Amino acid sequence: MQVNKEQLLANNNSYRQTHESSFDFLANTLSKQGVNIKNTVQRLADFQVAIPSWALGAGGTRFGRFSYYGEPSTLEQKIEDVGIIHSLTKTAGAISLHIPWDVLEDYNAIKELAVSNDLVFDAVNSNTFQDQKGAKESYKFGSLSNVNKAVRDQAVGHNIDVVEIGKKLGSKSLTVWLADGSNFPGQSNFQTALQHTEDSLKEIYKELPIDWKMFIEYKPYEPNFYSTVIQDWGTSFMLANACGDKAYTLVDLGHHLPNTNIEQIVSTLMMKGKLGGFHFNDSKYGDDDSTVGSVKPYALFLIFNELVYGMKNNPQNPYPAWMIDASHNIKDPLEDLIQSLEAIQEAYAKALLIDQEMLRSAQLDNDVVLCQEILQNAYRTDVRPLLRQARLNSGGALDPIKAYRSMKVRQKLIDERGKNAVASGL
Ligand SMILES: [Mn+2]
Repeated sequence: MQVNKEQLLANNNSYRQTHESSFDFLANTLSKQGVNIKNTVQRLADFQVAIPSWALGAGGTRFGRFSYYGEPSTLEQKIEDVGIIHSLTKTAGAISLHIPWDVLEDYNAIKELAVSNDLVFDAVNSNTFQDQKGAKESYKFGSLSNVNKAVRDQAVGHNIDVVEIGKKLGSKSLTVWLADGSNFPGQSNFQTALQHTEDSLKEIYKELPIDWKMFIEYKPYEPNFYSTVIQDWGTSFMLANACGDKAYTLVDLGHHLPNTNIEQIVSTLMMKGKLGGFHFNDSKYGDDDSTVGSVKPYALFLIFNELVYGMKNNPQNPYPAWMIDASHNIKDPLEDLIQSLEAIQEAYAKALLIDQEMLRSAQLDNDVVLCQEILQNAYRTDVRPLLRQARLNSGGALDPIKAYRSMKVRQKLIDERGKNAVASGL
């Protein structure tokens, strides 16, 4: 299904007056503080985040999985779901595929469907963390780092196949996340595992088209619980440097130990021109896959402060590839993704409001109190009218969640797909 434009317009009209008065008030207040409203709203409208094809179904834990019905069971249906989110939010103009969870047969039909939903194909993701049916070698003891060369070769070959698929779709980047590591002390030789990983990544890198990027994701634990080969940003950075200019580090918000200063990692990587990709989610304990901004919205704002600073001051860093990386256990994924997109836009808008010149001068004066005031004044501003205006200008919904519910999107999907459709993914 696609969102009915007339219904969307009717929905917007019922909130339009309320929106206009709150927007005028905020625009007036911020203009007096020297904020260029038109420019800020345009930057929000331009900010697009990719949705991964695996986030559209019910996730699960090792204890169970609870369906919420009408899940997309084919790639076509997943593209339609992202199209629905994009129609409402105008912020999700890209989809990120995962091979082999996404099965591609008719490339032209898939590309046409994406175009008709106003979507492009973002990074393609390989999978060497589970065995595929009929595969010759097993990844039980690792993939790119495996002690057995035949397994490493299979994993390298798979990544190259994924690049080939991406080329046909118009993707421009490959994301590599490895589950490789060890569960027990002594199980693995750290140096050999790292060397194998570097050599394997270089093999993949050699096959990367000239205009492509390779993103190397890191994670400190899980599914291996004693060690992970690419455990942190430093290891990823080292490997990216070893591969070459087209290789970058990818930061996933959930892939850090508690209390890690992620904003400082972002800042360091951008200074070195190596922040290539970014995965949004939120967490309380580890890689919880919670809705972006649901637990630590202030941390997200501080991260965006560094991203905004880096995008302005670090021309050596490419524009990062943004993606939401989450798995949904108890919410309707489409509603959750809409909430995540709203949180991302909100943090971005607040970061845009920070008076960078005033902050710099307060830093030079070592005026610690003023530095904090500047950040928190921006953070405490209710920027939602700016987000609504950006969506309105782009033809989206003033209130995407309300529109989604009043249009009964989930019920229509259940009617179309049946109750028991199951999506592939996490
Ligand atoms: Mn990720």
